[in-house]
Amino acid sequence: SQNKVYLAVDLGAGSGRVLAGEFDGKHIELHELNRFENIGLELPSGSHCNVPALYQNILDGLRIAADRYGDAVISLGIDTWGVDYGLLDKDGRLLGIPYFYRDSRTQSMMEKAEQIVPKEKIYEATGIQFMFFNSLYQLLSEVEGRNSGLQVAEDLLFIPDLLGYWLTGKKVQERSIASTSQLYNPRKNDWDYELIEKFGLPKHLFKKLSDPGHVLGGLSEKVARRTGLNGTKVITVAGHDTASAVAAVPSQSATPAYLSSGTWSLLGLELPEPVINEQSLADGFTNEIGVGNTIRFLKNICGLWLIQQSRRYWRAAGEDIAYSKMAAFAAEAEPFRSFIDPDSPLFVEEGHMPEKIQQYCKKTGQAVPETKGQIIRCIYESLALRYAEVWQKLLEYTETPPKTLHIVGGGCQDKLLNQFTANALGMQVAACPVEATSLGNILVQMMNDGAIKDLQEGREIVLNSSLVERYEPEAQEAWAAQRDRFADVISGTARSE
Ligand code: LFR
Repeated sequence: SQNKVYLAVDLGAGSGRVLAGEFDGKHIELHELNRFENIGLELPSGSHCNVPALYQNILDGLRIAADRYGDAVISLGIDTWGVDYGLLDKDGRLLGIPYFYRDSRTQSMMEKAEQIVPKEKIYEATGIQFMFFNSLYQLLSEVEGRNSGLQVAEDLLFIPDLLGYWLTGKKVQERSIASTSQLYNPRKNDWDYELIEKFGLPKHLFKKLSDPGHVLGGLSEKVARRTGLNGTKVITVAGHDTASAVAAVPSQSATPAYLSSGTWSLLGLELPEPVINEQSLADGFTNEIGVGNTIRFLKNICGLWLIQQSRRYWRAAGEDIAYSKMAAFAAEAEPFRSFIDPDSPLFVEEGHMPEKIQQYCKKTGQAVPETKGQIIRCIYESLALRYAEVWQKLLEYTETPPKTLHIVGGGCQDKLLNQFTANALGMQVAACPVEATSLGNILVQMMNDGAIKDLQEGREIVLNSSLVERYEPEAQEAWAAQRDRFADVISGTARSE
């Protein structure tokens, strides 16, 4: 019989894709149908996300799916980066172009929020890491600016919810993406209405939440006609990309350890219950919601952003260097020459990355990296050492330390960084799958369809479908010494927790 096909729409802050997952009863084979850039719109009102362009690209991908697979297509699911949202009026029309999370309108909003509700109380309620771009601070800036959209809005839909609405005409707020807002309470399993009220946010925008794994609806007639897809259901998957990625981590451990590696490096454990206490606040750990109401206990670490931004800088100067070439440059450079704190506020904004790295090294009295290889090596080693630092803290939160760290996402293709990570952590690293996010998206659709019974079974299928590369720690003495040096270098500088 014909294999079943599930479609994953996966949008990152840098690029998006539509993939088809073909399931033969044992393996999932992924096929890329459409890949496109997610290019922000710089307008007088700020930095916006071009959601309509993303939508057109999704429709193009769906049309290709219809041509290629026809009736074999069972369903589709959508996941995106976190925190961003659109507001809708009473007739479901979008009120303005959604903002991109790096937009500067959240400047000083974190301080403002803490004047209204003390930091400890916000964390106590939500368990979410304090990041300047959380929906809470975006919404607070709209309250402060008396944003006309917010005043008349009937609905707030996060990006995956909004795209799902455009495809089906059905509105929901899905739990995993809602949890990134810093307005969701993981112990109450609901919005924290007390916080919502204290911040003066319209309460009616925060509705009954929906869980991953339910039918959102069929494609609207218009969309079905335009794409040629008939009878395809849209499933509410884990709308947050990181939640989908972690769902596909091929681990059999009770508390899987993962590094979801992309623009951000999300390093953490999957736990059954939230951990919200003074220590986790001080350590800056977040408690986001995963498939099956699991907790993603993790830290956002500035990740390949440093590499992406350096590449863009050199490209603007006329040199287009492939990522593989960048890694080769780093491999040839002298080890342990200088370090940066990847999470220094200096690196948050776009632009001039290599210069900022040099500036950092100069300011901290280190050798200033001059060549591309020196700069890239500095980034790689600093990332690995920062992972090791966070990993040490994470170990305090589990009695059964996992033996393997699973690196998933685009960044797991970087062999040098994988090896450095194994060296810095002193533990085995397993790299794969690259497309974890899409696979996690598809697993939830398969659960809805009854093709698999639970995530455990799904993770086994991912393991059987992928070629996992393992890295054993090397040069342990040298790396142990560098961990101390790294700690000394970065302790002198401020960090955005
Ligand atoms: C990763 C991610 C992170 C979130 C950041 C901003 O793509 O979703 O989990 O903190 O993007 O939304």
